[in-house]
Amino acid sequence: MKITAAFDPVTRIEGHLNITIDIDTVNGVRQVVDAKAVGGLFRGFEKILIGRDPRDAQHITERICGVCPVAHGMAAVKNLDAAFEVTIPDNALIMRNLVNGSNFVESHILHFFLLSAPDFVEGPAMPPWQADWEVDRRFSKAENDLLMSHYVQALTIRRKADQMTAIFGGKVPHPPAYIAGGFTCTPRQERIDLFNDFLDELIPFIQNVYIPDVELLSAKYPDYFSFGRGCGNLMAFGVFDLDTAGSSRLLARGHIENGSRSVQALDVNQITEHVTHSWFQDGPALNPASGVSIPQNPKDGAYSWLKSPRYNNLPYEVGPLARMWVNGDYQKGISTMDRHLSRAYECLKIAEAMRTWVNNLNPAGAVYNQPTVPQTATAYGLTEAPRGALGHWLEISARKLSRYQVISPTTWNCAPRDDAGQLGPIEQALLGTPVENPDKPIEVMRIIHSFDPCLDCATHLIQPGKGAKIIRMGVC
Ligand code: NFE
Repeated sequence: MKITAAFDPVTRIEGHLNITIDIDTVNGVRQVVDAKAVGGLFRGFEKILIGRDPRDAQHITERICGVCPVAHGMAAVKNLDAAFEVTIPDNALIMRNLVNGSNFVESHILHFFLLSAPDFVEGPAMPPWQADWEVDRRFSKAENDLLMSHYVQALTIRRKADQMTAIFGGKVPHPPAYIAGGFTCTPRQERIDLFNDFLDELIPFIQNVYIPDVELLSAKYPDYFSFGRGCGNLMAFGVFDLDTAGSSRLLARGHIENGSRSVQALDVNQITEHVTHSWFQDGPALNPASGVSIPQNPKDGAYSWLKSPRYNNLPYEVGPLARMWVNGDYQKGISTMDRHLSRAYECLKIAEAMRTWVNNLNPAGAVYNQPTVPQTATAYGLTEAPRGALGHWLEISARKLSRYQVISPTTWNCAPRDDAGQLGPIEQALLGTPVENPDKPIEVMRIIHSFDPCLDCATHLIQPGKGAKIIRMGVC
């Protein structure tokens, strides 16, 4: 018998995501036979920006999300630097990377220990933990106790990573130091020393706790190397520029199709957003440089506030696995567990790179080149957020913003069906997943969490699932 179930909302993510699945028995195996990812929130940041001074963009777009405000600040200033045709000083390049890198490290630690591990680790029998979700537990008591102690330790470590973000960024969340033409903070020696002190604690935690814990998880749950593959297409915009011309990066730009190990160059013009199944006014799939966001709800056939971004008309997964794959650092496979492993290895790669960068700062050097706001311009800024490829596109008319479009990582990963009916990456990742207990489809939750969705970033009203069994899973 076919069962329809909804995780509504999916807990332990940011924002409001509803995943509705159909479970049926095929060839004697109970499994997911259909999936819909529903972004249940309209935000309208693009509309807020119209008519504003372009230099407001980084401050406003950082407010899209409290988890990855830094990446939005970065995308906005790269966009504005391009529009204003200004080159930033080396110090600004480094401080932008240090603030962004600290946020990546914080976000990855948050994601594994606080958002994903509770899908596998047995928590204490007290709220907000949910004892009746004790399904498919494979750790010994000693391993479980150790992982729980790391959960608690991660709370402190993540705060320290946030403090690092604030050293040069000014504050967390929404660091105000990002500005077109450079950065507002100066790299005083005591800031450099303090940043190094935090790295002395963070790097050993990633090496000795985070990575071993993820490797232990992957050894205990090897079946998750074959669950949750998804569309098999991976894309990265690249991040952590190593020179002010943007010609080299710590993590490269590129894309691959269907699990290929041969990385292709990225052509930004191949990006379009489909809206057939989204609560936006119908029209042809548009590149964000000419994109529009006119909400329309209700709308026949639509089921999400997310548009459906496509590259060359194909769905693409973005995130740490895509970055590490495109950069040649991790090409073992595409699955739930590969996402966790590549995220942990990337965390160490970034933390170690930050050690070099911070020591390259010049306390006496410039941090800012003053730009002029042009009468008209079009530009884009591509970077990476912890959850994947992030792009901002703008148009300036009469020195004001006349168009602003954002495509966030979660919009790629949680996209609904497109004009051709192709499912989005998470929707595809759930198809065929065996479900042992349809009342507690933990397998589905584990796959969703491996993508680390953030709907606040992706949507731009929560509607309870209709006719579906609503499933809620604890540690909210
Ligand atoms: Ni709100 Fe974000 C990241 C961005 S996800 S967390 O990382 O952009 O869409």
